[in-house]
Amino acid sequence: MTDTRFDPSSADGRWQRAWDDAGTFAADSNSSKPKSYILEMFPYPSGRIHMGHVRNYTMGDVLARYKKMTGHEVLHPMGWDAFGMPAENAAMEKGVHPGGWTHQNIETMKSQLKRLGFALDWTREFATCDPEYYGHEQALFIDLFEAGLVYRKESEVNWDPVDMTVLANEQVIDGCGWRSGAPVEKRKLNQWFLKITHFAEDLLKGLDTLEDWPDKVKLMQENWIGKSQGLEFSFQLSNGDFLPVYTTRPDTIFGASFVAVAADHSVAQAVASGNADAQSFIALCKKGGTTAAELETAEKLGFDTGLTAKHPFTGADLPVYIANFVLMDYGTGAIMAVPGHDQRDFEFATKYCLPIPRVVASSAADAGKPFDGEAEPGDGVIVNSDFLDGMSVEDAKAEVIRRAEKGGWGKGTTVWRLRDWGASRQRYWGTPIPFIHCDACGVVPVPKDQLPVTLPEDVDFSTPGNPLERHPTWKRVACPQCGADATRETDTLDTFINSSWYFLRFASQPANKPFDAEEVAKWLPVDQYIGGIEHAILHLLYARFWTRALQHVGKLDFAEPFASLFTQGMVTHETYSRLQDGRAVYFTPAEVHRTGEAATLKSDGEPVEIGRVIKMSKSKKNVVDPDNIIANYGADSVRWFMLSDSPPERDLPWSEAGIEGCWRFVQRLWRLFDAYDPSATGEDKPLARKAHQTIVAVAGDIEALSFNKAVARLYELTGAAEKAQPSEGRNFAINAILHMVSPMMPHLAEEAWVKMGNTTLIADAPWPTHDPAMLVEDEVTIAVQHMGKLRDTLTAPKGASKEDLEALALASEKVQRSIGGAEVRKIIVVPDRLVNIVT
Ligand code: OVH
Ligand code: ZN
Repeated sequence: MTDTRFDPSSADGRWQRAWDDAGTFAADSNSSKPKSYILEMFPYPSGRIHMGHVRNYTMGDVLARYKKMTGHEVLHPMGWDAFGMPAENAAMEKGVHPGGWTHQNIETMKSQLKRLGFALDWTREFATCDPEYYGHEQALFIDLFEAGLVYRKESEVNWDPVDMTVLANEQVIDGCGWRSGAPVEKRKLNQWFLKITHFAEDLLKGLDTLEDWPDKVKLMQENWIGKSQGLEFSFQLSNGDFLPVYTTRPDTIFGASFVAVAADHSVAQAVASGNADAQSFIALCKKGGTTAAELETAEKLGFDTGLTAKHPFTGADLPVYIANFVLMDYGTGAIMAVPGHDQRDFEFATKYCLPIPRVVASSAADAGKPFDGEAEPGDGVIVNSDFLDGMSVEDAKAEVIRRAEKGGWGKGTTVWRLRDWGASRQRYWGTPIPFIHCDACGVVPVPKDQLPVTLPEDVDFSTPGNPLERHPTWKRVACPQCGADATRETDTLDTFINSSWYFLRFASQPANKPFDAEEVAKWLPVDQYIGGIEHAILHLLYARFWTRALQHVGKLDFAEPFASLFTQGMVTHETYSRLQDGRAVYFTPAEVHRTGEAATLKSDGEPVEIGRVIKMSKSKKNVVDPDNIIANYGADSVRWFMLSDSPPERDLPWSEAGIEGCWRFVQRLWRLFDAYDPSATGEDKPLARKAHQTIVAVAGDIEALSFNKAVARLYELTGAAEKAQPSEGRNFAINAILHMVSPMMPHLAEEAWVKMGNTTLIADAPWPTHDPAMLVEDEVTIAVQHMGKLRDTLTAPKGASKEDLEALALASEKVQRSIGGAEVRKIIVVPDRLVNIVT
């Protein structure tokens, strides 16, 4: 009839322009339709789009288009998380300005997103490095300062000696900088803090209200916040001093067999004065690492001080050690050690032959059970513990705390693992902290009418450190209060602050304030937020904190920004490598020729080793560039691939065969749509029924974000439609398929839609309606037997009477031939299933 091939290279761009020209995806905040705010985590403009972005944004796009089809006013915005180290690194390495580099990347990545045909409201686009955006952020920061939620404090910070910057605790991974990988050092600096701990309880409680968040993410946040109930008490030492300790396991107090203090604890210092052995042991301790992982793995070492501590219940004298695994900045720097139920204590007790009593067991009968080479930190029933015997861990905790408080020697307390958020960075490419230091007035906020405090353009990246600090004039200003010479704060804000409120600015962007509360209330909370699991803790906790902080200062009246969260899996690919001079050299999939079980390098024809299927990454070179794929197969094939095969929360292995399959399916659909024949007559009830059922099922799948299931159903219905003869039923099925694939393959769908004679955009069309009556099966297949042998199968209305089924069976030619004129003596009928004729 018409073209036999769908040509994305001509169609894709045409439809992208058509949507742009029509403003199809601009969100109207005055609409009377129910709203739906679909948001994917906005990208760092780091260079080019990668497959992780394509997967993330395709999922959001299908949902946004689907919501539009189901009558929602959809807000689906996009912008740029534009501040941060990569731009500054580029400036240092390539001698370009971070701003120029960033804007160039934004331009590149925006055109890539456009080529994927995403249904985005580009009118709301912004970059966090726009002075307008960060100026409003500065105003919010001052608001939080005035409310006491921002403060300055001298504190020991993690110093990254390579990036020359302070790192948040979260950015230190196994003692090394998250970006540079260099071992982190300790330094004392004046830092800006956000009082996230003020909301610790509320952030924890709020998790219970987030029904549509993955349990995994909620658990990670819960652990990060780390609320624990414990006991604070003091041991009386043999020298008469009191030694305060804190324990989260007061229930195990009868299992304490020694006491340990940190190397820099005052007790250790006192012992060391005049004791050379103690001094050298302390020196040894200070050499070791202090991260949790290092403390876990390092050999546990101790020094017996000769002092003893009196057990508060038994009165026993417990030896006091200086130990390398006890730290001064956790709790009181001293612990009551319970080796049976704490692994570090267990290792220490084993090494120094100290008793390891059991005070928790799986049942009272196991009170004498020996340990199996390790501590048992888990739950159970209390044993060998006097008045606590038989209690649960929880009850025993409460009882010990009660007795300690009654006896006046201890106090129950709640401790949190969560620390305040150190948010200042000694970097250029970030939001300048809007404060001025005056000798007379102290730290003064920049008056709001002087915001934004913009970054200077003329900066020098040739030497490491903070260019704002070195700038000849930028920091010199008059004090806003007294007019004397003063200096600007030269620290900038952690980029996680930029991403802590961007979803509000997307919803409302007045010029004169960060957002309008009423406008924001129309769109927020975000109905579906989609992003990578790497943001499970920090970004998602910070955004929840900022929302609460803004509520606290009266700018908002809700606490949870994201009603439903989805964390997508990685895009993976096998690796190709060769061993050269003892080191693995990697090759990109494009450089490799892949056949059956083997792979060879295109350039020399020699084999390369095929490695595991792992997350795509530049360092392992197992990346495929979305641009090449779009150029070869068009946007719809790539989008379809992203949705197929793997459940969206799992990893998605990229394969050439897979994308080829998607391309073939695009073409199959094109031919099917081309076969749509409005003049066809006659019904095809089974196909029509399948189409109605698929409409309902696919809608459910998309709403549950089970895109792979929707894809599988669409393959199935397409297969059935391809086999069918022209009919009204087939037309119904074809039309339904076209509408259902339109959120996934929007270019193909638009192209086919006009080919069928329509003049509207299918992007504006509603989701197909189904007939509820067509969902139930109303016909059954009846097996007809003669003397127990199958002679025919017939279709009959479901629930047909015995008489009708008998008549139907006897009317069968095949059955009559089998009977051959013999006398029918009996007919056995199993309703809806079987008729057996006995002669
Ligand atoms: N701007 C922040 C951000 O993460 C978000 C803020 C809200 C804090 C992609 C890959 C990576 C991959 C595949 C091929 C080559 C290289 C997701 C890598 C992110 C996020 C957004 C934005 C990546 C998931 C991990 N991944 N899978 N495959 N910006 O630009 O990094 O988690 O949801 O899309 O990512 S971002
Ligand atoms: Zn002053």
